[in-house]
This record gives sequence, C-alpha cells and structure tokens, in this order.
Amino acid sequence: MLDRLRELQEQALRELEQVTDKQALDQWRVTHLGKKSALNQVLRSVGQLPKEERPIVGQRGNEVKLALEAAYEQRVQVLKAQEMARALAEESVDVTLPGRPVSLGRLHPSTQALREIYAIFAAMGFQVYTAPEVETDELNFGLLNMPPHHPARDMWDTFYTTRPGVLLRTHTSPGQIRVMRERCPEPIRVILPGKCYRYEQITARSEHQFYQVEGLAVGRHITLTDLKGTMAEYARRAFGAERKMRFRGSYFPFTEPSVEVDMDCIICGGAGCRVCKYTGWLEIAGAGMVHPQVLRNGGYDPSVYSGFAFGMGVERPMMLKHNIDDIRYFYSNDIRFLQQFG
Ligand code: FA5
Repeated sequence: MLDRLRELQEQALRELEQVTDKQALDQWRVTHLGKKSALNQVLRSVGQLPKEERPIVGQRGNEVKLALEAAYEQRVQVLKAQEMARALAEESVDVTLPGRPVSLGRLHPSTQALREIYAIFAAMGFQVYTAPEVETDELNFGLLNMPPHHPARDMWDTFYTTRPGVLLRTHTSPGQIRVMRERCPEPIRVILPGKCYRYEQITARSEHQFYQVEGLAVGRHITLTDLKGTMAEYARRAFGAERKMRFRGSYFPFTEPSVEVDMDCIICGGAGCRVCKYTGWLEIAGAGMVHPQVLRNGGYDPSVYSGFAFGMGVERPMMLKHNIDDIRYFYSNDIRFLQQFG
C-alpha cells in the first residue's frame, strides 16, 4: 500500500509538471485530489487494512495528500506569474510613440458671428432676449401694423404651418411685441437674435433659413440720433474703426420713419467693387423709429414713450467679412467650409 501511495504521488507530480493552463490545472486537481481520486480511495480503504498497518498507511496517505496540495498551490502561483508576464509582454505600450491628435469640434460660423454681436451690444448695455421661431400670424404681421391682406406682407414670403394662424417667423421683429408686453412700462434695451424662415428661392445670397439680430430700445427720450449712434458704433466695433455710415429713407410698416443702414464697403473702402455692386456701400440693417401703433400694441403710450428698432442679417455680413461667395455653404454641412472658422 505504501508503494501504491508513492506511485500515486510520483505520477501526480509528474503530471503537474506538464500542466500549463488553468483548465488543465483544475482537471489535475479533480483527478488527483478529488473525491473519486485514487488517493482518496486509498485513504477511504484504510479502515479495511490490518490493524497494525492502519496508522502507517493513514499517516503516509495524509502526507501525500498534503504534499500534493502544496504542489498544487505552488503551480497556481507559477501559472499566475506566467500569465502576468505574457499579458505584460503582449499589451505593452510604447510610450515613445507620438500621440494621435484629438480632433476638436468648433463653433459654427453663424454662432461665432452671433457671439461677436452679443459682445458688442452687451458692451453698449443691450440684454439678449429670445423669442419663439414658431409664431402666430398676429405677432409676425398683425401687431406689427400689417393686418390680414396688407400688401406689405408680400415683403416676406412665409412658411405657414397646417395650424391656422401659426407660421415660422419671417423675421425677429415679432419679438419686439413680446418683449414690450413683458417689460412695459420699464425702459427697454435688448437684442433679439434667432433663426428666421422665408419661403424664398434659394440663391447664392438667399437661404430659406438664416439668422437675424433684432434690436429694440424703448424709453422716454429715444431719438433717431440714438439709432444712428448705436448703428455706427456697432459697425465700427464689428468691421473696423474707420467705417463710415449712411442712412437711406426706406419703408417698413412697423417703423416710422424707416431707414436702410449702409456702411462703406469693407472690400474697396468706398471706391466701388463687385461686392458692393460699384456703389461703394453695403447694406447692414433695416431700421427705424418704432411706429406709434406698434408701441401701443406693446403697451407703451406713444405720447410719452418712443423707441428705435433695427433688424440685421448675420450670414450676409459674414459673407462680406470673409469673402464667402455663396450663402449655401453655411448650412450644407461641408466640413471643409466649417473647418476654416477656427
Ligand atoms: C426685416 O426682416 C425687418 N424685420 C428688419 C427691421 C427690423 C426693420 C426692425 C425695421 C425695424 P429685411 O427683410 O430687409 O428686414 O431683412 C433683414 C436682413 O435679413 C437683411 O438685410 C438680410 O441681411 C437678412 N436676410 C433677409 N432675407 C434673407 C435670406 N433669404 N437669406 C439670408 N439673409 C436674409
């Protein structure tokens, strides 16, 4: 029996030498130390041995078991160390390799232009007020002095929704009524930026969605001179200190008098070029003194209060500043165009 135990031990240790992975190790454990192992059978049969042999075989059997268990634990450690060494070798990182550049997103050119406009007007004391893009007919037209069938409505080709009386705003001017009704009778000095929509033929100069920034100042002593000063200051801060301004009489139903605000051409300095169509001037905004009826619609008594308003595009001035010859680049998602505005 003792020989049998020695054989079992030698064989088990020989086999253990061959074990190189976890699965084989588990199998080895079942075979040599499990319930059905030959060693266990020997240990269980000790009781049937002659009385004098029992302690000797029993003791030896336990020694073999302990020896195998110790050998097993040792093998576990060896395999673990080998696994770790292999993983380190395979997954090693070459820290001397140059890193891959992370490609960063950037702000859309219209957003950049808007932020520049906010900063300029904030420095002049204007707050930013936002109004909805989906508007009522009444706010977009009616309360701006254009009742149904008023011919001036034709100035704005409109996207109507399926809901009667609801449309996509054609300009930011309806925000004037909203802010007046909210702030009345406080004085107002705000800009209202946002998207506008027009059912227009898309061309190099006209998109059917574009940004506008509306400006509105209401108070007891607001004059046309304030409008001129504000527009001139804006143009100089946005396009250069040497800018000259020109106001031309115009017509908008919601301002009286109405003007178009021009500045001297930033490309040719007023000499005349293709961009300014050889006039020397570029149009930057429609503007005027808020019409008395519009003030009234906003809750202000026009015999006490007056105001000025202006509305300017965002993409068209950007096109002039950066020599962009087609407005469609702004919203056609061509990454090569967008990447040029860092
Ligand atoms: C208006 O929309 C008036 N609400 C402006 C205004 C406000 C006047 C307050 C008086 C008082 P107009 O239709 O001219 O005006 O548009 C203003 C600016 O929006 C234009 O100068 C232009 O820069 C921009 N714009 C108009 N239509 C388009 C278009 N289809 N694509 C790109 N920009 C446009």
